[in-house]
Amino acid sequence: MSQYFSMTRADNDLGETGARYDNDGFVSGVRVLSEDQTAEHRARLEDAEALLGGSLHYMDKVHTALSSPYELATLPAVLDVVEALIGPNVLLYNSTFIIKEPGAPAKVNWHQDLTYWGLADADAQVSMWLALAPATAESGAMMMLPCSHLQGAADHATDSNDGNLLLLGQHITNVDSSNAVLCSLEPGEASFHHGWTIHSSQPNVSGDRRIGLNVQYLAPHNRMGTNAPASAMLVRGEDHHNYFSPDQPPPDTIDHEVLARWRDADAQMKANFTQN
Ligand SMILES: O=C(O)CCC(=O)C(=O)O
Repeated sequence: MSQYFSMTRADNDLGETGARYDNDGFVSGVRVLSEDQTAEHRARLEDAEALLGGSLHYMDKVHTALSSPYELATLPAVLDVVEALIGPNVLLYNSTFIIKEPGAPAKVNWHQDLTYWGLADADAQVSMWLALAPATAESGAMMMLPCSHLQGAADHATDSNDGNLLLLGQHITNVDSSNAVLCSLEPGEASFHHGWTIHSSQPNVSGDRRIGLNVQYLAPHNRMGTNAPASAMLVRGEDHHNYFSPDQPPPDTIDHEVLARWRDADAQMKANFTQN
């Protein structure tokens, strides 16, 4: 762990969460929203899908266009945990709905996020996954390999064509998953994982959609390890580095201009995720 990381950890009162995260590479089952509030956000997502004419699965930077994911990604209860994990200054980098429809073959093979994010500092980042529908063994909740974040990068192959949702079909070829932990989440609960933590998920064989909002946060001293353009939004504390161009919060109404800007932002993120 970087010196910065452990210094900030000692100072906050979410120390137990931080200690578990340091040790295991993830924490799960953190309630950040009531079930009623979660149902309201699910309805807002499904209204947006109806308005925009299809699933919003895997569209990047969704918080720059739609108010519901922006509100979810900036919930004080979420940012308190993020602050405990990466320090007092927090950039909101990306947000994506990851939706598995009932009965679809979609799954996520064992992988590590940092192998395709292109970031310079492995510890100055964290991912949140917030359940808007039950995430269970049947619906394809994420599974994590405890302590795998301490081993650095594993070898990944690409081009698996077995329903793997990852853009390049990346997967770790040789995984001992005997101690994998299933991160079941009730609606309104979240998990937080480190970018080196090895994780995966199985297809949804339940009768409901499995809906997660996946959000990436960075400390502002992190930066792209490449020259790729990148943007982010300061959501807590201060940014004295300005390595990322500023993303704007979503406007009150969505129009063609907003949609065009969102499409460009989505394309840029996907380019960054596939070139690194
Ligand atoms: O939603 C899933 O099943 C996988 C999500 C994932 O790989 C991630 O959050 O990094």
